[in-house]
Amino acid sequence: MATAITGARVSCPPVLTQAAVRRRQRPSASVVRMTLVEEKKKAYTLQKSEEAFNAAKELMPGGVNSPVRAFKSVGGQPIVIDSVKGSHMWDIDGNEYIDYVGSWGPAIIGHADDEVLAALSETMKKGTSFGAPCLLENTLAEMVISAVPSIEMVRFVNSGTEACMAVLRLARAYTGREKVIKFEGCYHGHADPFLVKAGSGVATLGLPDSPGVPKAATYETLTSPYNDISTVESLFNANKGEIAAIILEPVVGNAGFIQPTPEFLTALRRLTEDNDALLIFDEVMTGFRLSYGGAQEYFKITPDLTTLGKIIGGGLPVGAYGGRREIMEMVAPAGPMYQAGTLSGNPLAMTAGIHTLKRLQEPGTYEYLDKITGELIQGILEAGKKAGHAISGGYIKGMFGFFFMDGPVYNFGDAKKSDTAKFAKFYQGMLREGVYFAPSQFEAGFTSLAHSAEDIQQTVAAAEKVFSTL
Ligand code: HOZ
Repeated sequence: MATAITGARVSCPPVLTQAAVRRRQRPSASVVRMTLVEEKKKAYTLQKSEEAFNAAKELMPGGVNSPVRAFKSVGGQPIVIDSVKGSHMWDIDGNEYIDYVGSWGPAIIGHADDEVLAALSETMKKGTSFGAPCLLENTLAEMVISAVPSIEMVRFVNSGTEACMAVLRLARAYTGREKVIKFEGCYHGHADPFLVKAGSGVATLGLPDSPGVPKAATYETLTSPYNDISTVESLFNANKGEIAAIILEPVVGNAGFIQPTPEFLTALRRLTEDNDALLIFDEVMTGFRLSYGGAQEYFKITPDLTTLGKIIGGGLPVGAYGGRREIMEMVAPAGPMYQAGTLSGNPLAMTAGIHTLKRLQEPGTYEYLDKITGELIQGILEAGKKAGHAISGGYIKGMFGFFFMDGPVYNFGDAKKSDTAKFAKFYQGMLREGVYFAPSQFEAGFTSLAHSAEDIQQTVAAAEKVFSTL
């Protein structure tokens, strides 16, 4: 190709190898970096996601199979995911994101882990579901029982909702009482008795307690603000001998990230014992995340019953409930309390769970989660404050959250004071910078063993940039 070259260079052309010519024709490394950055920015489009989501809205209510995913509280366009690996995900427009949702918790060792995938392919060769006992159930049950202090026997189900629904029936069956105390902003799945002042999507969408739930189903559900011991005491006093159980998230993840005060869990343990009621920890989010033995190991408070989900299925649908042997032996067919499930204990979910837990047993796991999550939340809070925003937040191991308000946040009433409009703007800015948080102020964030120091640095740098625009 003819190139217009002028001056002395024409009279004295250097002799160049073809490779050198190609190198010379290339722009410098810094120009390449700039160009790529510019192209990436220019190329950021959600056109395919938009088309897919518009089609989905005609096919599924709100275009989704779980409400928070619809981005209603943060506005804009939900991204439609094509693939995930490690700490990253890619949408169908080809945009890449650092992911802090982790499929809402299960992806604690990183998405699509090679060992988990390999184990799944092996298991799959033998079939996907037996509807009959298999050895893998024993293996995962033994792992769960030896890890979680309160669990002497376990029943696997298919989701956290199912686990909470069954554990409530069990608590009622065991105590012969019907009333249950739950906390405002805590979410225990979408079964009727729990849809009272619930967190997660209910809080995100600001829905009143759901239509379709019969009054009778929630009549026995009593509520208290989280971290409020005196209200719980009053409920026990006003309902003497009638309360079957207290159920709670030992660290709230469904109203944003809210920690219990040091005395709260101890007081609940004492009050339940004094009143012959059961203490139930819903560890669907915190199980195997705050420590290998969950929140109960972390806080050294042993409940009577525990629900699990998410991590113990390694990314496949799973749930579990367990507790003291004498209580669990109420469950059919050992006892009379009925609960069943076609796909419960299926070999695929068991396999993914086993291999995920094996990885979590390796030394240094929770120290690593603690380190990176600490750096992340500290970086975000510092960046926000430096840019003049009211912001507060916290973390425990691989779980974190932040609110656009001065803390501390003790309960859902406090959390609701967060500037959700600002959160929505921050959210959209971070998305454009390639960072995917949960699309709601009222959901916790999750890190994984696959998140690198570079991921954290990039996220904090993105936050600094976005905070300066709010
Ligand atoms: N309700 C879950 C989060 N707290 C899952 C939300 C979803 O999958 O969209």
